[in-house]
Amino acid sequence: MNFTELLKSGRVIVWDGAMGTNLTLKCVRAGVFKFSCNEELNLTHPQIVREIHEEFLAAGAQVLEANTFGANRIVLAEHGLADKVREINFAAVRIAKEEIKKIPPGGFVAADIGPTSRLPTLGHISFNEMVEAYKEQASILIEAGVDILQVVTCQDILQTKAAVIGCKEALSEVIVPSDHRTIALVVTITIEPSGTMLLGTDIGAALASVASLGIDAFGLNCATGPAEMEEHLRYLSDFSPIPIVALPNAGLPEIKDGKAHYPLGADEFAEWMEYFVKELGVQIVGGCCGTTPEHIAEVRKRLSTYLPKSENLNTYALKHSSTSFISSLYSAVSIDQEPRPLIIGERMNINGSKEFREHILKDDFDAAAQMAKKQADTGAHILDLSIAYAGRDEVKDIGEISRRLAKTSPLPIMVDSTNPDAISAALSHLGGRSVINSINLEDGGAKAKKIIEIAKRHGSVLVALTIDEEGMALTADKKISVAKRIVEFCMDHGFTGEIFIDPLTFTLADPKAAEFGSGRETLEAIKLLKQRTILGVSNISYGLKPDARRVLNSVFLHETVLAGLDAAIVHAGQILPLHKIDKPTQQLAKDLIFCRKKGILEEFLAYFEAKNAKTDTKPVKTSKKLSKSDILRGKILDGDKTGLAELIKDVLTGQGAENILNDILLPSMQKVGDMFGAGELQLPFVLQSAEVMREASDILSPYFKACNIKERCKMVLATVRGDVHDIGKNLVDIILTNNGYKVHNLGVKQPVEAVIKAVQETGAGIIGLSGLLVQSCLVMKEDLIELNHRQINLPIICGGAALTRKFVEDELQKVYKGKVYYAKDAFEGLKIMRSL
Ligand code: B1M
Repeated sequence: MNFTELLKSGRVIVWDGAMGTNLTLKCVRAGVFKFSCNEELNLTHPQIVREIHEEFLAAGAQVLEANTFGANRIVLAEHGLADKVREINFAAVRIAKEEIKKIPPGGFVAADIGPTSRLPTLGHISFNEMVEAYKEQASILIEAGVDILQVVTCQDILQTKAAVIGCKEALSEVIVPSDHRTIALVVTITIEPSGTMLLGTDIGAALASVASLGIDAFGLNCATGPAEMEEHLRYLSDFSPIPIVALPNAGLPEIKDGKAHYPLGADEFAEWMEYFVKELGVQIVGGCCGTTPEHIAEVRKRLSTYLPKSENLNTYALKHSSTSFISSLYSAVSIDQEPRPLIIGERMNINGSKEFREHILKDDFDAAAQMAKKQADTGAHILDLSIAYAGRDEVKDIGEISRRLAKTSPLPIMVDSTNPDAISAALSHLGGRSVINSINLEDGGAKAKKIIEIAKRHGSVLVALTIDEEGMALTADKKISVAKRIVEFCMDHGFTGEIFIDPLTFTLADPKAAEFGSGRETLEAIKLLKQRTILGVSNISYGLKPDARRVLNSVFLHETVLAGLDAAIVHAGQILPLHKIDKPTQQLAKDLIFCRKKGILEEFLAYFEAKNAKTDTKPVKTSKKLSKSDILRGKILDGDKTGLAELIKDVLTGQGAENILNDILLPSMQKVGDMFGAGELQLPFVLQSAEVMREASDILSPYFKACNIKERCKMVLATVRGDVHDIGKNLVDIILTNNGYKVHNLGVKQPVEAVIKAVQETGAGIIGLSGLLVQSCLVMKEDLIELNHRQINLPIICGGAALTRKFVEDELQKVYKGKVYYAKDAFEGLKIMRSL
């Protein structure tokens, strides 16, 4: 069985332990002090390297890692050994292979490929230079006969990509030795004790970025011990489509007598590894810094009895999530949003945004890149980047802006260009997983072919426009047939990633398009297309006056969502929530979109001329007729903060703060949520309502009834991992704080590790977890399992819209040794605190 077959069989595979820390020990003992880097020892003191392999083999390791961690041109050049890249790598593999041959068949040699000392995202080195150096090293390793190329200790996700791409290019170019073994590509990243990679990449972003490149296994090594890895491995257990690897240190290193000391003994280390295998489905286990043959022997002892049992095989394939993710440097976003659509911000378009254009034309790329953050704040999920401008160098410009966006954008980027060189230039800076917008068949596919190769190289998602040699498809039928052709074209060229089809729409300001029913045809195509769909929604109104545009865009967006659109390129400022457009105006826009009458375009234009920009508020009711409470309700629904403090003070004269919260604010937010769920309100408006709600809670805060209690009790409060909803959690904070409790509010998207750390630092006696997404209920369960595992059994209060009393009292309580309470609202939270 070759290594890839073994991996596919699902059996647990035991790797060896640390090379670096053991080399240091052995060199000190042998009095070997004169060497410039560990890898040089392959040539100067091969016996020391060999001894380490021998000891790990004797301990039961099935895979030996050759001493090649820093043996690439970049690192070796720093030690004056650039001319020895080949020699050093060959020697390392030879030693490991000679040793592995000593055990019965079934052992393998992996070659470590380390991160170098440069971080390409920070501009220390260019992406292409890194790819070349990794390709060179990988080519030599393949020639030398390794079974596994193992990209390890990755600190920067762009460096990880460079290494994987370098290895893949080597694999496709170098002739595999005569025994035809299939060489596996394994990647392990390093998550710091802070919970992210060095530059802030979380586990979800790393997985999205790397798994799409086509590797055989993915996981973690180094920086921390197993305890700190648990949460990230749990994420992989839920989301990784490929086998999981865990190679922790022997605990978090401590300094003892001036030396690094790894506190975890073999027993405790192996206990964790057994837990990872059995509970999280980890398939590859072994050790990193501080792990010795004793650690590996204990791991093998515990897991060897486990190996042959087929019922215990890793079930990663069964768990494989169907959701696809893209990512920024920092975090991942699902391309399948629920409720739909995925919103693509369109403000970084040089031809569509004056602000962006002005920055670029002044060569102020820093200011242009800052626009990414602003758009993220308006509810976009990803950002479109389009920078081709007559008279400017697109390749240079896109490189400049992407270099900055790679660091400043919290959201993934959609590279909007049809120029293969520009797309490559952008992707060589963006560490996360991006979308390429777009390919088409205008020239029969010559350009598409080049872009598909780039998408394959970088693991990108593709957008395909329904354009062929005859031009843009007009009818639904033609759009569907071009889509079918283009998808087949992608598959024929080996593209296996996700594709969005853009069925395109003409502007209805063009009388011919309006008469033809271009909007209707696009909607029909969206309904019938089998692939994911995407659309630049505001193209429908191009050329109309701003008020007419806003109405037409908003109604069209609503219709596209009803038709099943998965992703919309929109500018929040150019759409209105549907409830703000009166029914006759909505009807007129629909008539135009569906081309329901002759002369409908003229009627639409005349209507807006006459109406003269009076469409952005409901005309029926005036605020004079409404009670103050109703006005307050309207403020939440409309996301309108003006005069909020005055209004709340007025409402307070008639009722208490608690009533205002429970009878006005919360039901209004509920309504916002219902409208959002029904597709009547788009995400940017939910965000505006949330802002009003947040401000209203702050204004009300001093008015909540407070009672003095003598002894303060401390709570660590957090919204759980992956969830950004914090209004309810902050209300809990306000109510508890007003009642004398000390609340350590950690914020949103908090990993359980942060909660554990805060509990340890503050000595809090109670934990509060909030989460509104259905997924958050599952995260809470995982958090409780982990708290249990870490011997924390404090009382926990859980709350949030998707939780139910039954879920908390049955499901959550079942997995936790301490007591778990459900709080329907903040006041029930207070009641529970008092009872505790
Ligand atoms: Co989103 N969101 N949202 N959202 N959002 C919901 C939760 C949703 C139900 C809307 C819907 O579809 N109808 C839906 C979840 C569906 C699901 O999981 N199946 C949803 C979704 C899908 C999403 C996104 C995925 C949308 C997208 O991007 N496509 C995205 C998720 C991003 C993420 O988390 N990774 C998203 C984003 C957002 C905004 C950023 C726009 C914004 C949040 C802004 C913010 O919080 N800073 C937002 C909002 C505002 C909502 C709704 C409309 C309102 C939530 C709210 O603030 N309610 C919400 C719909 C709804 O809940 N009906 C919705 C008011 C608040 C006071 O109530 O937080 O429930 P709540 O707190 C209550 C109790 O639950 C309890 O006390 C409070 C009352 O006193 N409580 C506790 C809460 N925590 C407690 C802790 C306790 C005790 C009590 O002790 C520790």
